[in-house]
Amino acid sequence: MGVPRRSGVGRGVLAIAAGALIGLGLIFFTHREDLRRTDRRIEIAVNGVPIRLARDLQLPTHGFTLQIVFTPPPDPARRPALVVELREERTGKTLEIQDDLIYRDGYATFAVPEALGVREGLIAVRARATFADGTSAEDWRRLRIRGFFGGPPIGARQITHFDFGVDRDGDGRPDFERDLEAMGLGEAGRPELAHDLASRVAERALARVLRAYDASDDPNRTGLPRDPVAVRFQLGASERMADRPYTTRICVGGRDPAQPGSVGHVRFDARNARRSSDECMGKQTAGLFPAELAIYREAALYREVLGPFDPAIGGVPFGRDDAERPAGDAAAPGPRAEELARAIEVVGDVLGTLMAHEAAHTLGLVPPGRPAFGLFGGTVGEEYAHAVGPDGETSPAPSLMDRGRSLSFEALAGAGEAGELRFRPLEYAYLRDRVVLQSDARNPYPDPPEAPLE
Ligand SMILES: [Ca+2]
Ligand SMILES: [Zn+2]
Repeated sequence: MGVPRRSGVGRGVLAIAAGALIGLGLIFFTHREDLRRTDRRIEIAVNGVPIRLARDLQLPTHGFTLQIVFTPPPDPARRPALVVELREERTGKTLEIQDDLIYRDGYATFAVPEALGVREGLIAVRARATFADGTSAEDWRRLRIRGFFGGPPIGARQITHFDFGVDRDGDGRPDFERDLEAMGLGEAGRPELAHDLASRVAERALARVLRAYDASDDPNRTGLPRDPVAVRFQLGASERMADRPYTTRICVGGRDPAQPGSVGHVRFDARNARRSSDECMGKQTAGLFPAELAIYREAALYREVLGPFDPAIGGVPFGRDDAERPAGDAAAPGPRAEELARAIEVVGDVLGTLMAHEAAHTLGLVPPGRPAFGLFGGTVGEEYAHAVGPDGETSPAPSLMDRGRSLSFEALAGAGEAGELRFRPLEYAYLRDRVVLQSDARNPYPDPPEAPLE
């Protein structure tokens, strides 16, 4: 998630806050002795998730992460001595963590390994920091540890196959190539152009999916340089028989006549109960419908990038001029090669963002309701299984699992104010099997609706 730009109102509030802080500074100045004891706080956090959102989380016996957050951030040269203690409430067994904490800017973090031997039940976590001047700060909280009923939802073997070859109309060509031609990326009489462009857009889109599931900024604060989700995303079908029971196929191409204007929908799969599913034809049409990107024709970015090509808004399809060659022909790029490259990038990124979103639905995001049953997914209507805040409102900063229709073409392209859309840390924690969802008859939230999700 990017950092939203501050609004004018926000700046005003900040100015007032700064004024208040200066006032407080003056008061503290006169009570310097008290200040030493009261101004340093530590707080125990879980999975890099804001404490308010992590309150009712249930955690697995290993794999989750603990953070000790310092306010204010300590001087890296004079780090406090920090002891974190885990005590099983049932047995009184105590585990102490001292040497394995990884320090980052303003916090220390620890990924709980299987070898630590945490067991199901309640554990009390206590953290104590002792600073160089002899003062100390403490925090404690209680965590509920549960096992994954039937195994973790993602595990290690899941595969998602984005099938760009689907031919719903049976004309012998992938529907996706026709979709590209409809937006002017290809000329109807020269199928080799759309064929070439299709593979380039697919590669670009896949790269975008991989960025979503291999976050560069450590959303759950593992302290590791990389923390990719253990799902393999591929453009080809699984060839090994052993992989097929773990492969979900999501079709990309064509449209769903039952839901005109939908750029994509698949079935929401709570806790990824179906490792292998077909989000394509069958009983209900599902997948990604790139032809419907036409709904964004009024968007400024769409007009800028596809305006030169899309005949519906006055463009000339790529390839109408015989001199225009397949995009890969570096030796003879032909006219409009740069415009074409930009169109491939933007369409690929938009499609990739939608693919990341739909794939997440097939993996079980966003579980409706509050923890421990859900992860702040919406519970009714179009908000079902989409990101809402703990107060039931859609989160103010756009994120990858926002209701699709609430996202602009610019946001989908990663060109909006929030930058490239991301999973929220809590959603990432689910994808990394770091939270346990309770599944029993007491679940107060409704079952998935019959119709596929947007
Ligand atoms: Ca699934
Ligand atoms: Zn959705």
